[in-house]
Amino acid sequence: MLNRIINAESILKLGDLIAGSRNILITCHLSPDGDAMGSSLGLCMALKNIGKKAKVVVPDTPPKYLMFLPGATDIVVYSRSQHYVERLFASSELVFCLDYNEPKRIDLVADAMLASPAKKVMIDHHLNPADFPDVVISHPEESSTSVLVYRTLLDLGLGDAITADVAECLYTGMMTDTGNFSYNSNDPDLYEVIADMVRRGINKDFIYRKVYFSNSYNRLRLNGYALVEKFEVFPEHKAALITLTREEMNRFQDMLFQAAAAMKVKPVDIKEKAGQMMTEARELRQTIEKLKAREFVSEADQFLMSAKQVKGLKVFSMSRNGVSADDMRKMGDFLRDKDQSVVALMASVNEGKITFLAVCGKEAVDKGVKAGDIIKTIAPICGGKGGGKPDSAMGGGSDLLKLDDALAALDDFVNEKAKEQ
Ligand SMILES: [Mn+2]
Repeated sequence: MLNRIINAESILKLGDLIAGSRNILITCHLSPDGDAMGSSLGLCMALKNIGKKAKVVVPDTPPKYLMFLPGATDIVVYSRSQHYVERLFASSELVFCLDYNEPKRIDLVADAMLASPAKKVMIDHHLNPADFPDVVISHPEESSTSVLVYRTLLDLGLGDAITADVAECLYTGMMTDTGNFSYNSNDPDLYEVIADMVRRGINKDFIYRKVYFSNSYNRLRLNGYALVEKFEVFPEHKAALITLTREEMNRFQDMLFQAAAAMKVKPVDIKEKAGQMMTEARELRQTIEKLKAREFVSEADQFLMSAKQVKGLKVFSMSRNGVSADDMRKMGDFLRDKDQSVVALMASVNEGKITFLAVCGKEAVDKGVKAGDIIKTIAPICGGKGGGKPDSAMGGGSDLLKLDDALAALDDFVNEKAKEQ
């Protein structure tokens, strides 16, 4: 039989709190380890087994090697679901603080936890417990919080709620906080607890393999590299040292980890981050398009204002460097739609080649001034050719020295072709 170590008054008070609560939250510390995760998940499942609604909240993403624990995928991670966690705290009646002794150990979750109207219960084995909780079960002489949770459940008369899944979680915490029972592990009670857990159906060899023999390919390679290349021994100080730079650590991460590092997020958050980045990029592109369009319109207005009046038509020509044919066409269409009397000749120079675009508004075409004819006349001045429809035509050329002459020839062309009506 186990010795009872938890004071009876605490157990009585805790029993009443559990009986009077339906929604229960369980919290554990930042960067949760085997004991934090094991004690939290074990207690959570035991409470569910007696008909409570219980959830585990952790400040940040738990490590991958502990995700085999029953219930691990139901854990709510504050850094990913801030508002949800805040709502959970607001609507809970009882909050457990497991494996930590003061609020700052749960980092950003502390504010929501302390603000919660719920009663608080601390079960922990660290020194100097804070005094905010309504019930404090603090036993620094115990090797793990998980074994304390096991004792608490038994003392509460909830032994039946310790199913094999619950025991698996609690055993994991007991094992990891003692280095597989290699330190802090001379209490004979520990082995009675283990015997009981094995009877309840845990497979302790399986748990050992999951925790200590689960390595990623890259983690093993990093270990090998650290031992072979970076292991320094200082015999005079009876000391050895391994140092790894971030670059070296990243070298053995797979592509996903490298991508996550580049995005400054954890690998598990990479999908969400990528989605955000895509949305951001799309919004930026839309903004750029809008700004471009606005600049376009004001430029087009300036052209129209500076156009010469030739036989009742608004005639102008211009040249630019590096404007794409597509953008020229857009500008041409815009001008033609804006003013039916427009006759415009545009040239863009790209890598020594000239692209011409001529557009003529409906009025100009009716007067016999056709874009196709403009290009057929103008492009050859620059040693090129081209053609097209009466309202829009394109051409090319290569003699840059003649470009000014070519553009200037537009006025004469219009003068000659336009019929007065
Ligand atoms: Mn612990």
